[in-house]
Amino acid sequence: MPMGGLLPMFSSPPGGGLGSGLGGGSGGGSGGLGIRKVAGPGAFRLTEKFVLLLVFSAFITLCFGAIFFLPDSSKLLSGVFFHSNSALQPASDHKQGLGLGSINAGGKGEDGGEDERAAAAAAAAAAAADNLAKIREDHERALREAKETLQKLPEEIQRDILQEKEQVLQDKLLNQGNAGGLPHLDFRPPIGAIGREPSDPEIRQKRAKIKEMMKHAWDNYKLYAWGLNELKPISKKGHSSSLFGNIQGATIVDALDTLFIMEMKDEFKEAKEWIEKHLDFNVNAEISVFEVNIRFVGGLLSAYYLTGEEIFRRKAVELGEKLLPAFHTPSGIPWALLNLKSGIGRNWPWASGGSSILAEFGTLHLEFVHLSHLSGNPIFAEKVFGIRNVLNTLDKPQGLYPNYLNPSSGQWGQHHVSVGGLGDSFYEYLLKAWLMSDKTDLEAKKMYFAAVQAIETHLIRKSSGGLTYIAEWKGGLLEHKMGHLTCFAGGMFALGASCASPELTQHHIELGAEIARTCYESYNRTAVKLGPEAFRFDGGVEAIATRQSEKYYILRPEVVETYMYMWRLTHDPKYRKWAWEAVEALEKHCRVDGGYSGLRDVYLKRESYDDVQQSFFLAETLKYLYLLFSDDDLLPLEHWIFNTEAHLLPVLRKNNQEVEENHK
Ligand code: DMJ
Repeated sequence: MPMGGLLPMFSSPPGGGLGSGLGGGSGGGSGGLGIRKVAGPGAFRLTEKFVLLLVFSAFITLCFGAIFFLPDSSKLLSGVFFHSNSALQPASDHKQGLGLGSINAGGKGEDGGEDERAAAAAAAAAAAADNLAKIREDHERALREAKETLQKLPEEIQRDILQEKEQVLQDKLLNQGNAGGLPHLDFRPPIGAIGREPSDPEIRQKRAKIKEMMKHAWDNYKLYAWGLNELKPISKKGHSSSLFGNIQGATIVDALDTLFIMEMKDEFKEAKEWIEKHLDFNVNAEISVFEVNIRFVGGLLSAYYLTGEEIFRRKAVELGEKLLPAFHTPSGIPWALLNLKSGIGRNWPWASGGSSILAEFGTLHLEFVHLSHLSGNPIFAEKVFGIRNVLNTLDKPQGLYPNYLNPSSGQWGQHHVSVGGLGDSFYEYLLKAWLMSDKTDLEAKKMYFAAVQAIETHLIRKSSGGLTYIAEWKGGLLEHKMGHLTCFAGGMFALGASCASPELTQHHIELGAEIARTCYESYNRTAVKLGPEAFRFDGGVEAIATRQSEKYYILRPEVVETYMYMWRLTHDPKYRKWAWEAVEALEKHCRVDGGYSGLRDVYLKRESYDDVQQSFFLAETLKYLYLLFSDDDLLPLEHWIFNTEAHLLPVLRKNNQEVEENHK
C-alpha cells in the first residue's frame, strides 16, 4: 500500500481520540483530587462514589485497551498464518515502520508511543487485508488457468509443455552467452577449398577474368557502400533491403567464401575484420527468416568450414539462436518474418490466408542441421525435422506440395505449386539433405524422388518447338510460364541423377540437360543475351517474356548454376561456351564504373539499369562462373553441398575416418 494511503489514516482520530480520552481521564483525576479536598465524616458516600468512579474508569480503560490491542492480535495472527511462506509476508512491513518513524519524528510527546502502536496496528490490519486480496487473486487465477487447460485438446497441452521446455532451454543457452560456450571441435582442413590453376591457358585466362569481375564488384562495394547491405552501382551509395531488417553487411557475409576460393586474401581479411568488429544481430527489427538464414547463417557456416576460424562459428550459432523464436507457432512451421528483439513472428501479409511459404520454411534444413553439429545443441535439427514431420502428415494434391501452408492450422493454403518462386529451394533442400547426410537420410531421398515424379507428371511439358519447361500449377490448371528462378532445377535434376537408381540416372541427366537448353534459349532470345525474370510458352511464343513486369534481369545465378552442374557431371563443352556468353553479356550490359547493375528490360539494346548490385551476384553468380572455368578438384561435389545461396556445407560423414581417407 502506498505511504500516501497510510499517512492520512494515522493523522486522524484513532490516536487523537484515545489521547483525548486519557487526557479527559487526567482531567477527571484533577476533578477527583478536588473531591478528596472535601472528604470528611460525611464523605463515605463520596469514597464509595470515588471507588465506583475508579472501577468505572478502569472498565472504560479496559474497553479502550481491548480496542487498542485487537489490531495487534490480528498482526500476531497474520504472522502465524503467513509465517511458512515469506513470499506472502506483508510486503509493506518495512514501509509501515518508516511511516511510523516519520510520524514519531514529527514529535507527539508522551502520546507518541500510543500513536505508534495504533499506527502499527492499523498498518498491520491493512497489510493483512492486502494479503487476503492477493490470496484471492492467486486463487482466481489458478481457477482460470485450470479452466482454460480443461478446455484444451491433449495435443495443445502437449505443445504448450514442449514450448515451455524449449523456452527454458533457449533462456539457458542465452544466459550461458552460449556462443562463447561452444563445445571444442577438431577442425578438419577443408577438402578442395583451393584448386589447381587450370592447365588450358584459355580456360586459365577466362577464370582470371571472372576473378577480376569479383574484384570490380567488391572494390566498388568497399568504396561506396562498405558495411551496408548492398551497393547501388549507378548512384554509388549503399542499398538497404528490408529483408535484413537493420542487420548490416549482407554483401560482406555473402561474398566471404567466394573471396576465399578465389584466393583474394586481403579482401577476405578485411571482410573478417569487419565481421569481428561490426556484425551485430542485436537489432530491434523484423527480418526475413529465409533470407537471413541462406545468406548470413549460410555465409558464416561456409566461412567456418573453409577456415576453421571460431568467429564464424560463434556468429553463425548466435544468429541461429536468434532465429529460433520463428518456430513458436502452433504447428512448428516457422513464420516468414521475425522481429529479432521481441521474438515476435508473422507472415507476409500477401501470403494466402496467413500462410508460411514452402520455399522459405523448406529452406532451413541444411543450415540448421549444421548449426546443431557445430553447437552440440540438437534444437536446431529438431526444428527442421519437425517441419518435415508436418509435411509428411499432410495429403499432397496429386503428390505435389502447395506453396502455402498455414502455421496455425498446419494445413495447406491455396493449392498453387511452383518449382520457381515460392517453391524452388524446398525441392533442392530435400535432395541436398539426403546428400549432405552421407546418403543416410533416406526419408529425404524418398520425398525428393516422389516430388520429382509428381512434378514430371503434372508440371513438365514440351513446347511445340521442342523446349522442355516446368509450368506452374494453380489448383489443377497449368500456367505455361517458367521463371528464371526455376532454371536452377536443371542442375538439381542432374545432381540427383548421379545418385538415382540406375534406370533413373540417364533420364534425370537428360531432364537436366533439357532444362539447361530451355534456359539458355531464354537468354539467347533477348537483346542483351541475359534472361528475363519469367518467360512464357503460350500465345505463339517460346521462352520469351511477354509481360513488361517480367522482362527484368537482376544478376540472378540460376542459369549459370545449372550450367555448372551440367559441366561437372557431363563435361559437355557447350556449358562452358554458354557460360562464357553470359560473362560477355554481363561485361557488356551490366558492368558500370561503380560495379554491376541489374537491367529493367533485357529486350532493349540500350540498358536501363535498376541500380542494385545484389549480394547474390558475388555469392552465387560469380562463384558458379568461376567453378565452371576451374578444374573439378576445386570443391568436389562429393564433399561439398552448396546451400541455395551457393554457400558451402561439407557432407557430414557417418564415419569421420572416411573423410580423412578421402582427403589423403
Ligand atoms: C538467391 O538468394 C537464392 O538463390 C534463392 O534461393 C533464390 N533467389 C536468389 C537468387 O536469385
